[in-house]
Amino acid sequence: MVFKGGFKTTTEELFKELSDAVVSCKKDDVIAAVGKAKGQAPAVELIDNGLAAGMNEVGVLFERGKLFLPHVMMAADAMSAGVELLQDELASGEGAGSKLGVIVNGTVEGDVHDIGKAIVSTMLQAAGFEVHDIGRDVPLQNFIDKIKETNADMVGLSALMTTTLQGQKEVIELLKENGMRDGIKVMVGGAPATDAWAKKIGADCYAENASEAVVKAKELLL
Ligand code: B12
Repeated sequence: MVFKGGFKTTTEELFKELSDAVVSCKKDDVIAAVGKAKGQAPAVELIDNGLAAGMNEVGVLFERGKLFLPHVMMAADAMSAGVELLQDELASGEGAGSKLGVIVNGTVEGDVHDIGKAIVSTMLQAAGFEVHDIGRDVPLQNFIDKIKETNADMVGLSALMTTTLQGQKEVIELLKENGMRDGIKVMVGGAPATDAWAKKIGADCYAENASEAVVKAKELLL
């Protein structure tokens, strides 16, 4: 419960304000809402239940033709600015500075969505993993090259579109072709990915969000 000028703001209301600010597509509104909410609930909750919830609503409105691509781009930009403000808290997790394992993380070729993937990278890093975030729209061979270069223990593959999901499967095939599959764990994520999909393509796990990604990475690597 937050007291401001005599009015009580519940955490639920803060989440709603964050979500509404993203839906407004206005960066200033998001920055103001994050400024108000910061410190009132863990950063990860402000992102998951507030900013990301708003982004999902933007997706629904886009799908229904109520918002257009420029709006989605503005909302994404506003959301990134909000996440940026929470970055210091995310990055100062209890594991910061330790080295639980090496993880290469990226969004597969053909897919420019990287907001969620970036949050996953930050959370894994905060939990104590050495994370090499290789960006978005990453040529599949680059995952293999980076895994070799960093001697990674795990690779995270993000895909936000049904059309790019296939890239996750192809990276696993490339790992097999290169004789590397036994030495690395594969974690898949992104809105269209599921547990069943992970099993089908022979990934080691699927995680629905950044907090779950940390739990699963620890289960598989420690
Ligand atoms: C923002 C957005 C954009 C932004 C992206 C900006 C950026 N820098 O990322 C912009 C405007 C650029 C964009 C472009 C496009 N988009 Co878009 N976009 C979205 C939107 C609205 C939100 C995505 C988002 O950021 N969510 C918030 C974050 C926090 O959530 P998240 O990404 O899901 O991540 C969480 C989990 O999934 C998970 N996770 C994510 N990655 C990983 C990785 C690992 C390893 C793990 C374990 C977990 C994990 O953890 C994250 C944190 O909790 C979605 C709708 C939606 N509901 O997903 C559509 C959506 C994904 N886009 C869509 C489309 C169609 C497009 C375009 C083709 C539009 C166009 N006509 O040009 C282009 C794609 C261009 C390309 N080649 O990639 C469709 C995809 C449909 C499909 N086929 O599946 C969607 C679903 C919208 C819709 N309903 O139609 N988009």
